[in-house]
Amino acid sequence: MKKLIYVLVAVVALAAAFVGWRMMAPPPDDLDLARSKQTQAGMFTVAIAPESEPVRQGPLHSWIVTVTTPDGAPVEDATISVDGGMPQHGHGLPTAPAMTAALGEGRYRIEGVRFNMGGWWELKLAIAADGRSDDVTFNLVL
Ligand SMILES: [Cu+2]
Repeated sequence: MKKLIYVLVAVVALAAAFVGWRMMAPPPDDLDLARSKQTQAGMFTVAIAPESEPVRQGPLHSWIVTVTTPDGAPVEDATISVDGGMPQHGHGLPTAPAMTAALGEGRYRIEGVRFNMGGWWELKLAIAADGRSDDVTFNLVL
């Protein structure tokens, strides 16, 4: 019986150490931090910019997303949905950001983004326009 308890304690301690190590791990050195990229299938070029710099941990903030075709023509009437999270922590976004306005010239406002911890965040945008859709993932380190 005592032996079983020792084994259980050891398992719990190892699990806690593993979770702690994962939480504290620095982001990968070769993380692509570009704020402008092609979508996965190459349908769109997407640039993101926070509406106000710097992006801080804590407050809600907005981003302006600019969508163009690969040759630079603005994409109008797009629908953008937002997902993301912290890959090293295994959790998603703490809020449900949404596209709230089309600003013209391929620019769209995403409101309700909050990063509630420091570390590596992924911001995933799914973009649909003209019956086509494609997605792109941006990396941010706070
Ligand atoms: Cu986290």
